[in-house]
Amino acid sequence: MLIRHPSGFDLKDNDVTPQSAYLRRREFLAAFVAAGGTLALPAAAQAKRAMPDDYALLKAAKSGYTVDDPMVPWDAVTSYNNFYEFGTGKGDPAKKAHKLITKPWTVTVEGEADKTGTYALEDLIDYNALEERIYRHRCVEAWSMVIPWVGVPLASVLKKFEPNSKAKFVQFFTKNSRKEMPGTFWPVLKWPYREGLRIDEAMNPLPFLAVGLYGRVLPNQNGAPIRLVVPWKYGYKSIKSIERIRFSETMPETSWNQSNAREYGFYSNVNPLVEHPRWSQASERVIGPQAGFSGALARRDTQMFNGYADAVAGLYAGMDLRKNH
Ligand SMILES: Nc1nc2c(c(=O)[nH]1)N[C@H]1C(S)=C(S)[C@@H](COP(=O)(O)O)O[C@H]1N2
Ligand SMILES: [Mo]
Repeated sequence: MLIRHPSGFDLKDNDVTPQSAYLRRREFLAAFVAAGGTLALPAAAQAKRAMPDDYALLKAAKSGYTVDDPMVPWDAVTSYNNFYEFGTGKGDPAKKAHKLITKPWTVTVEGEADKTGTYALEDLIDYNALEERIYRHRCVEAWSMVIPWVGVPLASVLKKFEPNSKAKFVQFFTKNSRKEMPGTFWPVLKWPYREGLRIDEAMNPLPFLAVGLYGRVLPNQNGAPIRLVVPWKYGYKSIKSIERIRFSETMPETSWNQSNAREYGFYSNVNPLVEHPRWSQASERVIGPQAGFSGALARRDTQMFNGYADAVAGLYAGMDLRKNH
């Protein structure tokens, strides 16, 4: 985010998976799963599917979490990314993230909790209890996308570790591998990438651990095999490819705050009233099918807490949100 994004990006409109095709597929899948089917699709259904076949299908229940706007097309959400471990360009992650080894994957849990240790991903995530949540993602660079994630609530996983009464914060770390992540050769950020939440923020029902996107296993550039999604905060809080979780009594370090504390505070709640020195936060470019990709993008006014105020404003009662930005 220290580097400006190029103006627009050059996907052609016909590269885009129409949302209607995804919706039809979703209805089909929901009916199929409800009928007790396994996810080996009959050939006829496969032929009709508009989504790419490269990523395994996941079984996920619909949830009430949705957004009243069109979803970003698959092609955009998987090719216009921020994942600085693979370079600072928006197209770098899609080109380079295949180098990331995501199997086997473990998550190490440390600090103020009773059940610390190293866990296999399959022991942390119940793949039979996945749900889909459609969240608006708001990047501090003043663009947004509506994204259908598949995963589980963060709180449901954190509770398994039995955090103790000293656990006031929780910190997350991305995998750190020079060999797999060519962008970490440069000290653009403090590696491993790290992020944090206050424990009550983390235990709120909204934060989500995603293992999938559009009903399929997460592509590496989107943070495979497991990434955080915190919809009322700027995108950089939604840390990808998580390998370590640490409960602490004091406020933990975050990579962006360490790189530029004036621009990136610990809380990083989406707030149209608090200006960023380089991007006005009052409005945002919407990356979605309604605008196409080659031409001008739609704009919308940015909402307080990215539209999630009803669910989270209470977490900050009495706090000066300008000071605690
Ligand atoms: N490890 C890691 N996580 C990260 C980032 C990163 O550079 N490294 N970028 C963040 C930013 S700025 C954004 S906007 C989102 C982008 O997620 P997406 O590419 O899946 O849309 O990932 C966030 N998580
Ligand atoms: Mo971002």
